[in-house]
Amino acid sequence: MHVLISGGAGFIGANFVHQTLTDRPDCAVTVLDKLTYAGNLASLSDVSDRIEFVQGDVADAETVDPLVAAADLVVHFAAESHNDNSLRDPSPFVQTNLVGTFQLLEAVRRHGVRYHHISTDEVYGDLELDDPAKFTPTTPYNPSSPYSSTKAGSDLMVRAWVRSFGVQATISNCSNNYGPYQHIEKFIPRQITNLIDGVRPKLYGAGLNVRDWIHVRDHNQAVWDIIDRGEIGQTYLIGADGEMNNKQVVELILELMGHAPDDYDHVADRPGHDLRYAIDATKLRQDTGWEPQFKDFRSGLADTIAWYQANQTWWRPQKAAVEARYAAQGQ
Ligand code: NAD
Ligand code: TDX
Repeated sequence: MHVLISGGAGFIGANFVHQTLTDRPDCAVTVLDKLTYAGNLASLSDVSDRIEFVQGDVADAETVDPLVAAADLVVHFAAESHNDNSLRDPSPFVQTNLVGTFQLLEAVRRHGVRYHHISTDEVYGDLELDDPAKFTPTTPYNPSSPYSSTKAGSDLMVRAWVRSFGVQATISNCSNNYGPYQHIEKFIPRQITNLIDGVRPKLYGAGLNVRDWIHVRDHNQAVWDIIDRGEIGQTYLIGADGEMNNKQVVELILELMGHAPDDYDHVADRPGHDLRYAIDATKLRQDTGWEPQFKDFRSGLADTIAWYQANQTWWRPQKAAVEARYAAQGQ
């Protein structure tokens, strides 16, 4: 099988490339990635002789068409992915997340290629902290940020292309991922790399916002299970019952890295900050038999900390610029 992986030099995509080459050695892998600030070829350096890498834009029809024509399956990870950036400048989010998805959908329609669309639980908006409810595949879309609204729009296009044109597609909406190769602008790697640099972690607002953490390898295994056993046209929610508030996560990072539990700063809150995400993954489990393997967040986090300690050359070139951007907005 020839798989075209968009965004394969990013966090989840690079982990997906590694997992695919390990678990499915018969797969031929092509990565299409624009190498924005978030893409890093070093994440693929150990497998560079086993993949075809194409630097290009998913929103460019002429780049996309021949790559899709040569593939049996497209897995679309490429996106502008950071909420805080979308609040500073939404335009690349519209271009990549909406126009990019449109161009891929048109290409898979032309060439009859199977398509899997990677999306987020943020399309459902947020839940109250004391609400026992979780997101399900029938929860109405209600995105809060420019990022999540463009992801929501891209999901709706996929549904429409399935219904109107018979495109062979599935969609997954996953909760917050953690693990190796995550960009240091994101919450967990930002705090780990701050502590390595002797800087106190930065908690937005009171730190009571809840995220439903899942290890990136469990996310990617679910994606393959949906490709193998999911039903065309269906949406699957991916989550591993990992709800924690941000303050609890920071306290655990501090403990694992040998600091006092209150050794962090409160900084300006994110405008429109979603309160809580929580996933009900019953449909995924029942339809595909998927089960998370990384059930112990503490040990998954300890491994992630060890990875950032051991791979400073991977993240250090970005650190000063990332922190300067945050400092400019009081975060
Ligand atoms: P990331 O920002 O780490 O990586 C995105 C990758 O896409 C980068 O390599 C970047 O260079 C590439 N890219 C950006 N614009 C492009 C374009 N126009 N053409 C080609 N390549 C382009 O993101 P991530 O965290 O790995 O997220 C991957 C996908 O998973 C996204 O669709 C995101 O919405 C979704 N998702 C992420 C999470 C999470 O917790 N990180 C959770 C649920 C869903
Ligand atoms: O320094 C910080 N301090 C802090 O308190 C940062 C960077 C974040 N936060 C908070 C904001 C969120 O409540 O931590 C939480 C997680 O923040 P992010 O890592 O920015 O993730 P989030 O906004 O929840 O979105 C993530 O999960 C869903 C991914 O970035 C998205 O791509 C994915 O769709």
